[in-house]
Amino acid sequence: MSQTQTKPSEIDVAVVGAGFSGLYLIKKLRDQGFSFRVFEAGSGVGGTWYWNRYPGARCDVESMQYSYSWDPELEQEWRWSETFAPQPEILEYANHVADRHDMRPHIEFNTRVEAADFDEATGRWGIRTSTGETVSARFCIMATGCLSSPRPPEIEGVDSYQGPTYHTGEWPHEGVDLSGKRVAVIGTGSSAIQAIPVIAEQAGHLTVFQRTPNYSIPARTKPMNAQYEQEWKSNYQERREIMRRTAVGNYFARADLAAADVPPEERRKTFESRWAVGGTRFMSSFNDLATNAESNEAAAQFVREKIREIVKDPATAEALIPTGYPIGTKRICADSHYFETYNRDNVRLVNIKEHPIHRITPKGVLAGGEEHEFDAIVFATGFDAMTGTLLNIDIKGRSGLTLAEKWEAGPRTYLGLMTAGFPNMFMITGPGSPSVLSNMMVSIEQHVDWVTDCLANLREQGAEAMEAGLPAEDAWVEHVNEMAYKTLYPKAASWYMGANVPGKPRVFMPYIGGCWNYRLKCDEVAAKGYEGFRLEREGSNAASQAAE
Ligand code: N01
Repeated sequence: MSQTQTKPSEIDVAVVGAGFSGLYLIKKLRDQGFSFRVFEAGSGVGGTWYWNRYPGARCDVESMQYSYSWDPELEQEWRWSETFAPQPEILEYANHVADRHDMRPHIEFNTRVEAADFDEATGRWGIRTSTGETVSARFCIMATGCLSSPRPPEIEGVDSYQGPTYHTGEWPHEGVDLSGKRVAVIGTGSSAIQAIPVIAEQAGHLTVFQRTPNYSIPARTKPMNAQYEQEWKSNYQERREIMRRTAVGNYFARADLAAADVPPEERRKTFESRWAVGGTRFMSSFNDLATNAESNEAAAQFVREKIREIVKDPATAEALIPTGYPIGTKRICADSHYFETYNRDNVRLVNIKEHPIHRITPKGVLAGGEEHEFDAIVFATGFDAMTGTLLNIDIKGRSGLTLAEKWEAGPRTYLGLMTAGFPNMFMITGPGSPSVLSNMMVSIEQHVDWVTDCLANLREQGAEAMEAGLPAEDAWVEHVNEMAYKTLYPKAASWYMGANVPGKPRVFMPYIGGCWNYRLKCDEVAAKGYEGFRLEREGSNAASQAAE
């Protein structure tokens, strides 16, 4: 008998995904004594770190800050080799956690959840998987990640290409040998910016097709320094608490000063020192870079000058210079010698705004009237972010309403945790929560803690169901928008806005009000008996509406 057949088909909780959210859910649900099953499309744990194995992949959050806080012994034992960990090491960490806490027996690998149907008569979710099984669960938790649906390149002729193609978000596990090959990379987002310098070293020749230049700050990753590591390990709990109390869930100095209040030469000095330290903290050089157009432009101008200094060929430098959108409003990138890579003899940049890609041909890429021949093409074309993975599952709530229908004009959630009409379905780091604007580890832990505390609370109260109330959801969506439009973020055609997917509604999806404020709000809602949610108690059809 297979392992799947021995598992119960009626459970308390179905969890979709075994990334860092899913793994922590296993720990919490098991400790709380719930019956649950975890379904994972991949053959291993790690989520984004399982799929994104492209060369050069690494985290842009510092290693010492990108780990779980709930295993104090592990945080002392674990050794990161670099200040910004490379992908294989983060995946090793995820695997280590899964083994150390004996989590694998709870996970069904190679099992994609295809549909989730809410049955109003029983108040249970029917979860249909790719193995053909349907599981009945009282609760369903979508731990599906924010960037987990790679976007295929919508370029004519893709299928006609006779060589191998790779998407950075679905990189072959056995690795790819690009040595000596003529390689194309299409796209210049965070993934490409990390991959390009490494591919350039292997490839015989690399051609980068760029549609929109990106702002990138050198990550300046370095080998872990023993003293630095010890400093963290001696102060871990205290520092983690400080991280939770910040807007983005990171531990680093944030300027309490507006660039607008500082003379230009002093501003420049600050930008220089942040550039020298490296990493995305550059965007915290001043406290008004996300809100004041002039301050933002000063930072953007500084980075443009750096690009001109680094890239030797003036025409290439100009092509790499981002303009037309504020710095940071498309996700700021952190690189290791990205701009320097264009000084190599074997690297060529094609600006496809000037030389548009007409189509992919059997031999390569036809752009600007020139056919470029390649032995391999790498698509670094990104993801259908935040909503793509959820909408790829056929989710039906009350009265057969599909999530796709409900979110036709953009995602609508209460606190990014639930969406009205879909009782007992929770999202971890869903749209409307800080998620991708924060250190994901901090946000994942906060959401998993909140959701599992909520489940325990419902059980204690004898509540069968919980659902976001519409008035609270509407108010939250309005608040999320209001906060977004106080910033410069909506000015960019970014994946935050859904702008990278043709036809996707233009809505700023994450919550920009900050991790700490958001946590306080979630805690307050819980303390007020889940204010704004509707609870249904056992034996009663009457929904108690906790003060909407
Ligand atoms: O994807 P992207 P990504 N023809 O959407 C271009 C996280 N991440 O995988 O900007 C030509 O940013 C597209 O051009 P444009 C991080 O949050 C984190 O790089 O739409 N080009 C763009 O240049 C990040 O933001 C880490 O004009 C096409 C690129 O492809 C997020 O994941 C590392 C095209 C896509 O960039 C996504 O990053 C990696 C087409 N048809 C990723 N379609 C770290 O922790 C798209 N493009 C460091």
